[in-house]
Amino acid sequence: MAKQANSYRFSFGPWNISTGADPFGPPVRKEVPFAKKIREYRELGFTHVQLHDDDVVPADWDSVQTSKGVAKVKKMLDGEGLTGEFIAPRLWEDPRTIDGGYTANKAADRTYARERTRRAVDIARMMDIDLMVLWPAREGTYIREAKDASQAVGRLVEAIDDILKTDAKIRVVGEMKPNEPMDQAYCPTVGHFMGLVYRTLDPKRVGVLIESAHSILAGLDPADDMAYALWHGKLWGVHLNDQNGLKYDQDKTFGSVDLRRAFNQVWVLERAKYYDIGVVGLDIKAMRTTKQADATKHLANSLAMFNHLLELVRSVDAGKVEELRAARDYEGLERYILEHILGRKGR
Ligand code: XUL
Ligand code: MN
Repeated sequence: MAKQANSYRFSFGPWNISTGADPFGPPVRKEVPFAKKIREYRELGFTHVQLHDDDVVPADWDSVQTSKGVAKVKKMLDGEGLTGEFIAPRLWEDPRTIDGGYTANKAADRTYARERTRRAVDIARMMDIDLMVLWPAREGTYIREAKDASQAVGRLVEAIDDILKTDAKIRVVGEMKPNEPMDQAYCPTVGHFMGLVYRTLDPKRVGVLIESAHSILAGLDPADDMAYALWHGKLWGVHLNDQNGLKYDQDKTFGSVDLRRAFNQVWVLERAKYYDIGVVGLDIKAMRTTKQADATKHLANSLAMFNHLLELVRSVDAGKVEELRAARDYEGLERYILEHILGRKGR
């Protein structure tokens, strides 16, 4: 279906409709079956689905089972008029990824990670998806002495090259997060990853996905991180959400902590005409207190906040902003933006 000019497309992952389990307590909501989740997308205003490899088919299925299973999921998405946005290999749950995937010390574990990734590329191909997300969850350590950090960086590049060689069309985006589950990730930020992009076999096919909370956890501003990647022509995905300070990765509703920070992310995306580049992905966790009947409210809320903020961004008086910039009246600009966000136009 053709996209209307200037209109954004939205996605989330099936894991965003969750049971509410956390490291300290068990599920508090029933697991919603995948087919039911898929039926919710359109109703909520989403057209794209983010997928891990094992959201599509279990990781231990053989190639015959895998092809059949993938075809079934593809049919399910087609039936709902949905498109897969990306496939991400889930390299953090299998016992063989306990010490990391591509950077594990044990050769057999690294082989497992590379083979599983190639299988994820096959799944993407079968689903007509040309984007692979790498969130290198365990590519780091708990202690500095455990691995050779320089060697680990090289291994990350080799793993990306392996993907590029597996499929001539696949594009790879790194989704960087500075910590959690590891003490420190070897490639903690968008900037770090960008340094690797240009060392891969085919830099034209390697970019980034920026998650708001991940930038905030690195002490960076997500809008500036996005602008940095946009300048490189490499922002091919976003995970909008919010984060209240430096703690565990919270995946809060977009704009719920800092509306102005969210406004600036929408502003940067809009200025770059991101609607022609990629899909606006959300990666939002429902609060554990959320009742079963409200299990998708956080997604509806985040989408609503994006659309409200888009309206605000589009109604900014660009002439006024330019005038205030030229006069170096940033106090005046601050007042204008705050009043604008508060909806106090012309008062
Ligand atoms: C982890 C995270 C992941 C990725 C996909 O913090 O954001 O869900 O988005 O693997
Ligand atoms: Mn994410």
